[in-house]
Amino acid sequence: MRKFSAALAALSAALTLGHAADAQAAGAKVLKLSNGLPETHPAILGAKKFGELLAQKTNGRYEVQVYPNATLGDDVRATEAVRMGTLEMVSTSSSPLTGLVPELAIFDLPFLITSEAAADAVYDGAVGAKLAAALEPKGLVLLAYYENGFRQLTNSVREVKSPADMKGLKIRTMQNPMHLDAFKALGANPTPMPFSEVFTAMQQKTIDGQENPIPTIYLSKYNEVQKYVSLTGHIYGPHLILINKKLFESFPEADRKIIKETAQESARYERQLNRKYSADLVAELKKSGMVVTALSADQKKAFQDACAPVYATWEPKIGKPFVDEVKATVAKAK
Ligand code: TK8
Repeated sequence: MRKFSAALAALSAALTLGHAADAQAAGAKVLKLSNGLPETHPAILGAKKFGELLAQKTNGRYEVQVYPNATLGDDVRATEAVRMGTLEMVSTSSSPLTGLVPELAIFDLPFLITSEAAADAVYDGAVGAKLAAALEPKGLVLLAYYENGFRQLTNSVREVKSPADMKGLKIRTMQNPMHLDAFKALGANPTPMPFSEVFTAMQQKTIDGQENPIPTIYLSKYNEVQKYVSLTGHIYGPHLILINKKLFESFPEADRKIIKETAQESARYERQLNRKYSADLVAELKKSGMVVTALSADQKKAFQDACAPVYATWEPKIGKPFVDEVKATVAKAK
């Protein structure tokens, strides 16, 4: 009996050792990545694509685990966790991070980025590189810009065709002071709130509406709690794919190159998919019973004019030369 249990102990020790050796041979470094959006959203599908490609290219030495629905925290908290090193990666909107890097607020200036081509030129050119450099001293390495897209206004009260129609509407905004200013300038009553609380707040009518790109509106089923969507396109936002800097720099240089290239490859996939969804899902929202209001150029201009005070306040805060550089990039890309 004694012999048997000794043999068993030896066997189990060998097995345990075997497991450890396997894991080591696989060398899988786990990169957990958090985002607030649902599983079906291009942001999540893109992150999963990043994981698949990275596993292929590194023979499984890196494993990306994607956590949708803000299960590891909303943008602010998850980004804080990545900075502290308790989470490896986050895919976050830039807007809640302007306290950290004020220049990121170029993505919050209303009607600044006017087309997908302009967005690509901003993300992938000198402007995008400067923002990435500004994130590094904060302990964050930007691997790629995913697209969140043109933000559109939804609400449950009335059709919005002009700033006057927004009067008194309680609108959730991202946690960003410029958004508060912009929605106040438009006559609304803005309330900042993390993304994961928005659906319930609309369902319980503590807010009348919110603004997000079409894929998010549809895939988060906002049509179940919102009646009207106006295609204001007031902001064109990114999702930043960020990794803890210390961790990233602990990887061999060859791996860092692969990780960055793979993230950018997945960004091209994500942007393409998101653009297709943005175009196609408008019809689905209509089918689901939402009133979709397209705005004429003149109607859009009324929103733009109402936001003029926001520029007066925020351009100097961000730095006029940098804002001008973005404007020039956009003008060239059109
Ligand atoms: C998801 C958010 C979301 C953003 C928002 O984590 O908060 O409204 O548009 O996409 O980043």
